[in-house]
Amino acid sequence: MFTNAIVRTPGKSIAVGLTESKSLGIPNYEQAIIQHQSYIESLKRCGLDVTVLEPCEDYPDSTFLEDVALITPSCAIITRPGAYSRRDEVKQIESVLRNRFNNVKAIEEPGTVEGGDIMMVGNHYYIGLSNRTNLEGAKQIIKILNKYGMSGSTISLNKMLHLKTGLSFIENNNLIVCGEFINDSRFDQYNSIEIPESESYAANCIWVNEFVIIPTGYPITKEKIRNAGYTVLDTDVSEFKKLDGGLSCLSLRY
Ligand code: CIR
Repeated sequence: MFTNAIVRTPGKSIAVGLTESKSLGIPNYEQAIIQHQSYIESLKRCGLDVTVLEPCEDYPDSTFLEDVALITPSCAIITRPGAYSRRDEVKQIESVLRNRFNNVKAIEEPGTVEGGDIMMVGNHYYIGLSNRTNLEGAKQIIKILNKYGMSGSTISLNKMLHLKTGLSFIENNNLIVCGEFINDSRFDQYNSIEIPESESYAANCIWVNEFVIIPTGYPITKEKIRNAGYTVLDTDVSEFKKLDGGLSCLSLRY
């Protein structure tokens, strides 16, 4: 059960954020603001109290707040993004976390971690080893988790930007899987809900208190999740897709 979320309003500099999806075009700032507002409304509909942080123009990708921290029931961890242009985004979240949580830890050099690579399954955290998250960073996360009675394990990725680009745990032992994670024996213990490549963007979705929020425009995914017994909300995040940003990365939920 989550009660809170933190989001950061996109800045005008979102137009120059990192992307491997240039063919989708440049994000439109005004549209991004509208979509961000409706994303907030969706979180509120799921019962969350949402804290909205000011835009940070110096960091075009800073609206993808999930990447700069991991919040667990026992501690918060400030990450160290692997993307160099994002590394100092963490300075903008530190005081926010210290004001809210007693146990705030941080990943240190040479470790790198982005929150999009961390998937929570109860007390266990899967950590993707990607171009953004390295083994040293994952080891630091696991050490901190162990200290607070939780566990972690690593999952190497081949193609995806982040672990949660192709995997989302939606509770009740249900795991959304796509692309390289389909038929992956490392996840045999879960009920897999397979998302076709044509809807791969929707594999990044979020469970929030019995609701599952998915991006607008992915009917196969919507149907599959609905058939698994969830109430599905959809919200249009197409401007954020232009920067490879999924639904999860727009918030920290706890
Ligand atoms: C980046 O490349 O870092 C951003 N443009 C997108 C980050 C997306 N984060 C996420 O899915 N957790």
